[in-house]
Amino acid sequence: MARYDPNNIFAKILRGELPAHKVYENSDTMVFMDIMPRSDGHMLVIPKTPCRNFLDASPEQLAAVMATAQKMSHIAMRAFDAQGVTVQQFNEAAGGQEVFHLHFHILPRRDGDTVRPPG
Ligand code: D5M
Repeated sequence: MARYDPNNIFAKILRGELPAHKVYENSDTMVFMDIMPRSDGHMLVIPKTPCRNFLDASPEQLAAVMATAQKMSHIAMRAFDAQGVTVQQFNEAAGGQEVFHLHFHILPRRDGDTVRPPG
């Protein structure tokens, strides 16, 4: 597996070098709106520390990101009047990953809707 690239887009967002529509932050994680939303309220949860994806994440990074993902899923249900939430995550190019800093997609869902495929 390739090494973590500190110049990936999400690392630049974390350093404040690129803008993002930030919706939540704590000491370990940040949440911002996906620039290419596949459902209303599509958010991304990332760790603040370097991590390429699920495959090299530490237990501490996973615990922090999953706790924030659960919190944001509850908030998304209320804020976007959703009936459900899809939590999605991709690893390496072959697994559909395009940005190589660990992130979980939070996709608020409504009865009968369809989520557009990534890309
Ligand atoms: O997909 C990466 C996801 O990151 C994809 O849904 C678009 C989103 N993206 C890319 N650039 C930005 C910026 N600058 N802000 C917010 N969202 C962004 P994946 O296949 O999971 O790696």
